[in-house]
Amino acid sequence: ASIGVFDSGLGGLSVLRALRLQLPSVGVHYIADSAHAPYGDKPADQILARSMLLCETLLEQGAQLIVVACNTATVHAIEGLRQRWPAVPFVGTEPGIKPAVQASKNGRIGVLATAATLASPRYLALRKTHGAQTQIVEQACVGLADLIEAKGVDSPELDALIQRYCQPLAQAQVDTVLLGCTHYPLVQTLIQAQLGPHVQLLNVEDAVARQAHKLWLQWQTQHPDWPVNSRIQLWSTGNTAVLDTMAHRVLPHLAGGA
Ligand code: DGN
Repeated sequence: ASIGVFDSGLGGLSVLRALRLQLPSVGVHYIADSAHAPYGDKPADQILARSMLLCETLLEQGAQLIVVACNTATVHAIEGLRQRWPAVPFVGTEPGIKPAVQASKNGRIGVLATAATLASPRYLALRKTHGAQTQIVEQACVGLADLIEAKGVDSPELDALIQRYCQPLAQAQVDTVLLGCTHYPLVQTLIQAQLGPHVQLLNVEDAVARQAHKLWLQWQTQHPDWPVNSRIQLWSTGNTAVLDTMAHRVLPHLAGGA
């Protein structure tokens, strides 16, 4: 048995890092759907179809719990996945509007996410429920996840794009910024440098990992005799070398390879 994790590409490695800290001895199968990235500008039905296929593979490989390590896939596909596999626990990655609203002192928060996330009914509902009293400045970071996929986490283009997307948030004087895409924690220091040290950045990986931990313990209580492997296995539908390089950067102590 293992935990299955997928993302449109490399971003889910930030979730894998948090998961590893919480559950160091549980094996993880990770799929980066890099051949079909980015999800951020795809229609909802295509995101659901890709997510279904990836989950089928993860389940065939023995995953007993699946972490959707992508905000875009979570907001568009997690309900469909739960309907298709009602017995499988799924953990989603959702922009944490509620904690961001609670963390803000001046009532102004920024959200960086893909266009598909910001346009999804699920995100709009979260904003309505938790953000009605707060000024929320949203910035769709078109091309940012793709650039990280293509050029890694240090390129001059990356600095320019991050500067462009941070500017409206700085102008609006937000004091809290939500990283609503799992690719963005990979460039968190660059975002922080643009916004300045007085702005707090929030991401949701730790909460996702805590939830996965809780559901995993429940599963184990129900299946005490199942063998659990501890390997990390990384697969990519695209360029495996890119995934391997980023994985060693994000998780230097990583066991196993791509
Ligand atoms: N990493 C994904 C997310 O959290 O939304 C999507 C990135 C993308 O495909 N553009």
